Amino acid sequence: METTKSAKFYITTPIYYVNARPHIGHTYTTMVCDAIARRHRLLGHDTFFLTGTDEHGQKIERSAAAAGKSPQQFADEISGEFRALWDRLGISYDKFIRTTSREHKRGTQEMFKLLEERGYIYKGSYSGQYCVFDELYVDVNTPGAPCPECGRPTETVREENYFFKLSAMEEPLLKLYTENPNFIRPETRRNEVIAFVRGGLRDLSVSRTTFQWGIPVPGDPAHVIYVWLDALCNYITAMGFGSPDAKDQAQFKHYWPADVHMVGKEIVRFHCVYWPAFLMAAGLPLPKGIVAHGWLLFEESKMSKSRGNIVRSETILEVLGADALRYFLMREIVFGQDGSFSFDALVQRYNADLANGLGNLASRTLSMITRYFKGEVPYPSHDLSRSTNPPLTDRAVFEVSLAETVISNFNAKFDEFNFSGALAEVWSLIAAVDKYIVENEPWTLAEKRDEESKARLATVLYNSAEALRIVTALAHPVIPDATARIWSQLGLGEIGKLRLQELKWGQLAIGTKLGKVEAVFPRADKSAIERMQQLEQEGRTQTPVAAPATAPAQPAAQPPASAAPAATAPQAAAANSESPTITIEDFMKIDLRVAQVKFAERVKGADKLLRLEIDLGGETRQIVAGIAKSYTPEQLIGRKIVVVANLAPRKLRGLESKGMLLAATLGDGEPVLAGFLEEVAPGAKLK
Ligand code: ME8
Repeated sequence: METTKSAKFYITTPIYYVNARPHIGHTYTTMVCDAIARRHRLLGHDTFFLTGTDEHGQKIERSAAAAGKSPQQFADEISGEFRALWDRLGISYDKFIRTTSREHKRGTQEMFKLLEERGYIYKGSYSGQYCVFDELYVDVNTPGAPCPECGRPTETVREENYFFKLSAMEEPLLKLYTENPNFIRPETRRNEVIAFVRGGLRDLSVSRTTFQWGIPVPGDPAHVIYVWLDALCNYITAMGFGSPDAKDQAQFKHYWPADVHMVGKEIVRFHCVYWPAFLMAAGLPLPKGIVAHGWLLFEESKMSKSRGNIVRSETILEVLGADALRYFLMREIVFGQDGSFSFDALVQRYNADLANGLGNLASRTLSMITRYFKGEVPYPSHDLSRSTNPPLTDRAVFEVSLAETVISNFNAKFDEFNFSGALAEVWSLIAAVDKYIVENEPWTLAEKRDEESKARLATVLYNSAEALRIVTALAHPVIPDATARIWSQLGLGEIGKLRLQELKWGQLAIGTKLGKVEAVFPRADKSAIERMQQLEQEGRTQTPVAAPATAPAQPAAQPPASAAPAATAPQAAAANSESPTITIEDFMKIDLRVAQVKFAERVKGADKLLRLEIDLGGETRQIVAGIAKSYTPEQLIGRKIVVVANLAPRKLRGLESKGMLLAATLGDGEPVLAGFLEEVAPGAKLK
């Protein structure tokens, strides 16, 4: 990363919409940025880490209405949850920006005025399709046509709007991408953006009049500023752009441009096309780089509120702690690619790498020093080891060939955003030290009384402790809490004082007095998985479901079959008088049919799921439903049920579910299947 040379480093996460509660997808981006920010601080850089919430727009306005709250009250609550969660997870943000704050509103209006003054904004009329879920103008002509991004039906917008001359930015943008190969990373995203811009850019509508929840256009308050222009400005308004205060202006000048805007791959276009176009038009410096990561998948599809397949960070925090989640996300997911989350994989990684790996190395090394050398780092007698035919030459193993290679490889990989590779380097050193300890058997050396054995024991334990120090220093940005504890057990005080660029082999001072030795990662047993699954289930039933951004009739916004029992109760609560109305055409899109259960069985390893084979009137299908706690397979065979037959198929525990059964939900979350008193043939349509 070129930025490591500069004295300042400014990194941002996207600002998260407040229509949904935080889940581990949001946590992923935030934790990655946190680790990068922490590393830059340890490198002595003047670091600024920004995160926050995106609170305006039609989607939020509708969600608030569905929850029976004012948009501000609604935004305050969910924004507060994001912030509280980041605090619980130990996210070291320097500022949490809210787009409903006065400073942001003022700065965004200043940006709008600047664009207008520089001739990039004009008034025109817009007629076309809009996706409220993505807050995106969509290039399709048919009313109700699906959004190419998310598949939800678009809404027709006919308004007099302000337009931004995006078309004028085509050439400057292409020049920017060509001259700065690192402006968009990874390469695949860069290529997609270049192809998109080469395909031609049309002017962009940057105001709306049909709803109120936004920042008024300066001088024309019937219009609110387009939510993406509003949201993107957070990166500059948070630093003081648009403020009359000289201190704020100085801060903006100091930190802007950002070194890294970290985003999920679905919002690359907004950040790599619109944002630099706005900045160029305003005559402001451009960010140095936009880095896009892939999606966290759960049960094989993108974790998202509308799919109902989210995992909450609080669950993992409670059972395994924040470091376990941080380590898992950065080690297991290949950065830039999509990656799956599962509780099984989390616990496996936790046990293998943290409990048995780092945790074990720390406790065995530190306890042996405590026991054999009264808790003081012993003198490493390298030369003795040579003369006594040791199993391994200590100097060669650690000082040159391994520890220092690991340090330099780790640095290179981390700075290329290859976090998984960087951590694998560190864990290769842990594995080597483990092997070294086993082969040298310090416990046997300790039983011998001769001087030579004592000297070797000192060497082996010094080398182990020094390797532990290096591992701890490198891993600190990723697992800050446990490493801070190991650091102080090593007798080294406050880990924040470490300067990473000075880290090298041999700095552990002889005679350093160890602190109190305590285990940092207790082993997790199988009950940890069950506990997390149970907490998730409880969390799902408690989480109020915000209204879908679009009419709720389309399949993508429906809760999946497995979530049916959990999702129905809160949805029913939200669905009373505040539910948005839908047209008969919307309703007709749902293919509701009677089906007969031909076969039912429990899904192995999932105590809530049943696999059903159903007859839909000549067609046999498989669906997977989360009703195993209330119905046995035997109770279901032969029974008539109602299913949504045209729901997009999805996989649950590797099994394809083609449809969703309907059930009412009792107060305690128990599902009750919909059915008929009269005889109805399988396949009959409900309307
Ligand atoms: O898009 N996997 O907000 P948002 C990985 N407000 N990352 C995920 C994820 C998943 N399953 N789900 C969410 C918005 N994320 C706008 C941004 S910025 C000026 C405005 C993360 O609440 C990821 O970083 O939909 C993604 O880009 C972001 O949350 C989307 O958050």
